[in-house]
Amino acid sequence: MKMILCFIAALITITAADTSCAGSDHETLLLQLNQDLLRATENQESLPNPSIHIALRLSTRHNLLKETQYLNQLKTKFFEDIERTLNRNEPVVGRLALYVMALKSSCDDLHNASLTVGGKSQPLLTHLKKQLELEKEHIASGNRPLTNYYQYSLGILALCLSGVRVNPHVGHKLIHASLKSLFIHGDSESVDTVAMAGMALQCLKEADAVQPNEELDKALEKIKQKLVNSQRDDGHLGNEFSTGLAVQALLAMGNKVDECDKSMKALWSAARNGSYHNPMAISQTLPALQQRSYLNLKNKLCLNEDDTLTLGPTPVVLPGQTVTVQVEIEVIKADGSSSSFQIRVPSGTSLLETMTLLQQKRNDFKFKTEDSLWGPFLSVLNGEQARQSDRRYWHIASDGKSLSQGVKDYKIEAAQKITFKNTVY
Ligand code: B12
Repeated sequence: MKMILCFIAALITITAADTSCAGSDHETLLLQLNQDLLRATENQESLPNPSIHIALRLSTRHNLLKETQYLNQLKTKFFEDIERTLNRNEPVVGRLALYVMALKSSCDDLHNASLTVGGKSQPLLTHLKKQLELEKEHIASGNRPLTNYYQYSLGILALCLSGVRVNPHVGHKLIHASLKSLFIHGDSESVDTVAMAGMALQCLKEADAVQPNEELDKALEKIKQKLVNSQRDDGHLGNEFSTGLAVQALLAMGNKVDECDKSMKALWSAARNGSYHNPMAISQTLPALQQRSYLNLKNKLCLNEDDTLTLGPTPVVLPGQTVTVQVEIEVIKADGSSSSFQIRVPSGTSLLETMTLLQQKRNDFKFKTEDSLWGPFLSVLNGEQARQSDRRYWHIASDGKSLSQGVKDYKIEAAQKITFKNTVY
């Protein structure tokens, strides 16, 4: 009797500890993020984004009408964009993979979808396989994928989730890259890529697609360790924008990541502080907050779904402070030559707006951006292009510290020096 009572007391303590981890505002935060993502589907200015659709579909609450409308936009506008890229002979494995996963998330008929390239129509999944083969050959000849390992992993994941056999050589190349720690972003390891590779390899493991599987197990073990070791003091795995993917990967690989985990607490706290306003960031984080991962797409049935999600009123943005701050902008070109510019802007101005103002004031400062799923990617500065096809990019830092956001999302809050450096990657 005494033992039973002790057991019950222990159980009560554990339960109490568990509930104390689940913040009382979690439901409200989830609803807000879900609504923000749904609102993003109404933006007609940029290309529809399959990552947004996937997150909406993985969520517990739905607006089925809006989700169907968005899927239709993906099937026209995003689909045409992929076809155009393929017709230009440019690599597109990441976008193709996200598109396949978006269709899968709506239980759409994947096997009858096709793409027309060079006047010839072929199944969508055949194109994805071909793109992965091209990437694999590039790894074999040039030691790196045509795009990057993040996209290579996405490609494998999408094929595997669709139940298509992945060429074992394609899988092996990812296993080797994981074991050799080849996932780099700027000058540090890309936790996002480690996470995506983890989900792709876990999917292959569950499909029994790689034999013998000792190396696969070793790679998965290494990935788990890397994700766990990437934890910062504040709980984030990598940074606030990789933690969602890292948590998804850990969940997919069978780790217990509950609400009491430091990484989950960090995600909730970042959500509370408004860090996730870029729809792409929300789309990678929302599944993790709901303890779901991209691997859940594999057995998605799309039956008896909730249909209660509504938009609610658009949040009002209050006018910012009128205080102005001094910004120095330094541009370091590929040959090492540098130039400097000064501008004052109201605090809270985005870096993109700051650059636009500077461009209006000075005729020796000019820039161009390219659209991406994360928003505008800075591609040209003062006549110098840092193109991905040349494996160069404009790296952005504030007072010497690498920015964790792009030009549109980063806000100038205080006086600082922004450095744009033409960098090889
Ligand atoms: C690979 C990669 C890069 C490569 C891309 C080139 C290549 N072919 O490999 C390089 C090294 C150039 C790069 C640069 C930067 N990156 Co980066 N990148 C990634 C990564 C790992 C994968 C992107 C990808 O291939 N997506 C798949 C395809 C299908 O989507 P896509 O939109 O078509 O992909 C393109 C864009 O994503 C674009 N891109 C890459 N990074 C960034 C960052 C921003 C802000 C934008 C607008 C676009 C962009 O390049 C991709 C390839 O063409 C993501 C991780 C993630 N979670 O998404 C981080 C990620 C997107 N990058 C990030 C950041 C911060 C940057 C930089 C701003 C870093 C810096 N301080 O300079 C710069 C961009 C500066 C600029 N010029 O505008 C953050 C963005 C977070 C945020 N809230 O905005 C992420 C999420 C990493 C992280 N966890 O911090 N990146």
